[in-house]
Amino acid sequence: MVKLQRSDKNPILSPSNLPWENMLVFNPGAIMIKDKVYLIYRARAKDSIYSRLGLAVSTDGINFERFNEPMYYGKNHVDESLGIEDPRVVMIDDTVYLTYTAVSEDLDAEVNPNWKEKIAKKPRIALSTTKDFKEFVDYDIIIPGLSGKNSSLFPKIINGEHWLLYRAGAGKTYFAKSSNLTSWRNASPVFEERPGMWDSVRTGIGAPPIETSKGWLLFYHGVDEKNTYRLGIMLLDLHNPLKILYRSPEPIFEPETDYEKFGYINNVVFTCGAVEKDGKYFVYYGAADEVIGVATVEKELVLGLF
Ligand code: BMA
Repeated sequence: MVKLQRSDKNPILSPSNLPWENMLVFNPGAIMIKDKVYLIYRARAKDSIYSRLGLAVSTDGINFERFNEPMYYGKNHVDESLGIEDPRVVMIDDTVYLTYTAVSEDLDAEVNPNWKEKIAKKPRIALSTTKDFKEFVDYDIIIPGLSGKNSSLFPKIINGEHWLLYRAGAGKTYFAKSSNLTSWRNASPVFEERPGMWDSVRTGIGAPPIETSKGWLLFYHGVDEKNTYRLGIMLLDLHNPLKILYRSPEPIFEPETDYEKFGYINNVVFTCGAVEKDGKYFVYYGAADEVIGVATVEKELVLGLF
């Protein structure tokens, strides 16, 4: 069985004393630029339900330098009135494309008293681009009318079009194409939960698709009846990503350590980003929605599965 190996330096990022990230840091997107790993992570202040995005940079993929201010606050915008969450980043040419969940209050939904946050949230899929992590071009909500999350572009333009994966509601993950990043065509379902298995209740992408000789590699998450979040692998056909060539029968990573089992939300490992470095995949993940860890696996071991 292929399994991810957690770093013994974990958690590699925890909440700091900075007021905007003094409660939770988790679910980072990740990208390699000129031998450095950039993490764009979700951060929350104490007693606030708004998430903002922070930036951290590393040369070894383990020790990260952070900044005093959030990288991106999102906009003072009705669709982001409750913050921005779960960033996924890809780089095409010199531009970083950041898809994230824009969150506003869902006034039509009922508040479940068992929810940790006593507010109904409406998630939507939003996009911004940047070349320097300072100035952003905002595309806002890219699929109007859709309540959804867990989205990422593919890391290249294919036949003049961007490719996108996203989850609609709490259900299926879809694939769609666009030449302008705002109108998406041929939306088609790719995957969903598998009753009776480790990903029986909910699924969604984790890291953006990684191009390999065998297909598009996806680290994805699955949730079971006990609300345990685990990670698995999927391989999508390079030319037709609706075709699933492989899907993990067993998880490749699951909550085992205290910082994964106990936190803001217990029993969660949740990735939004992975990079290829030194012949390995470095998978960055939020642990118990509170801290950030990294776990690695040899690339050849993964590709040997297919
Ligand atoms: C999902 C997302 C993630 C979160 C996870 C576990 O629905 O909202 O941001 O890490 O739940 O709580």
